[in-house]
Amino acid sequence: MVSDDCLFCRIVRGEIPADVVAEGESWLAFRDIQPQAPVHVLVIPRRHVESVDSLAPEDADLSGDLLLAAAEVARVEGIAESGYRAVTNVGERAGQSVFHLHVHVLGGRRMRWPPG
Ligand code: DGP
Repeated sequence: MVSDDCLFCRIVRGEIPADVVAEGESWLAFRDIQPQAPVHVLVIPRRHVESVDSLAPEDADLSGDLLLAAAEVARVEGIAESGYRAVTNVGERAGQSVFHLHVHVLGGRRMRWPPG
């Protein structure tokens, strides 16, 4: 399922341009428009899913695809060795602003923990 007015669904459909770095059958990876690190890529499912909280048991394969995709992106972007963060915000209070599930892949600099 895709959503007509969802920003990331529109990127999946090619209606809004994006700097795609990798893609798979079930997912797409493109550069974040407001990068928070030298490498900042978003991995999204092609199908509309609002967040991790909306995943169903039958989405287990898709969930795995997204984490494997994050690791592939890190390798392609050259940050697998130096380390990276793969994070997904769930809900507005956690910082989610686009309600189409996405995994941020961030690297190329030292990451602080815990986040604010
Ligand atoms: P979050 O705050 O976790 O929902 O992350 C949403 C991210 O999406 C945020 O880092 C900025 C990024 N973003 C918002 N609009 C666009 C867009 O039109 N294109 C791209 N490439 N990224 C976008």
